[in-house]
Amino acid sequence: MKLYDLPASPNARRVRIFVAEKGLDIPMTPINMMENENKTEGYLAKNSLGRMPLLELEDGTCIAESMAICSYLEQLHPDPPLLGRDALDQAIVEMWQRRMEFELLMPIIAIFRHSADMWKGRITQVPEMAEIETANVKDKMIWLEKELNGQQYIANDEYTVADITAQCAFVMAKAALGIRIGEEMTNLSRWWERVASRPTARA
Ligand SMILES: N[C@@H](CCC(=O)N[C@@H](CS)C(=O)NCC(=O)O)C(=O)O
Repeated sequence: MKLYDLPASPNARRVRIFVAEKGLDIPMTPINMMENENKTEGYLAKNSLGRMPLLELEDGTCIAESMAICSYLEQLHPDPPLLGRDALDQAIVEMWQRRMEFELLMPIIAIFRHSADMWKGRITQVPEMAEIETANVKDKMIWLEKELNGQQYIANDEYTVADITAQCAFVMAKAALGIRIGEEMTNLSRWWERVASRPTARA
């Protein structure tokens, strides 16, 4: 097994954290996007969208999409469970994972893509998109602050992939966009301290 990685990418980071939480040792190959290594014929043959992360199996099968990779690894290595323990728990974790992905991670990535110099010439940047999504993300942080009232973790009382996705979204929001969890957001701040202090947080 081999994981094609993009070190600064939030999607690649969530798979790296997932792998670290499972205690797995999967060799990683960093892909240099600025050198267009993800647009080479060889890489496009593995993932025609040219994106990372990507898991390549021994027989050459390639699995793209962070959550597909996580689901595959969860099946092979169920402990500790990061996608839920039973049918109901799995549905709740998926619900929150999708919310964190669609309501936070994707808008945060969109802000970056529509405002960062490194994306100039790679996509058509629309500055208004960055403005609209910044307002959306700030609204969603207020929403999440309320949802976390009395909760240790996002989906239930255990650390799951929903936390991993949210954590990676906030790493990017802070590092690339200067969007921080304000001290007045006490529930979100406590959650952040909890997840950021895990040994796997820097994976
Ligand atoms: N939905 C995919 C998104 C993967 C993705 O967009 N990866 C970005 C980095 S966060 C990438 O490889 N971008 C390179 C490009 O678009 O050229 C997933 O969950 O893995």
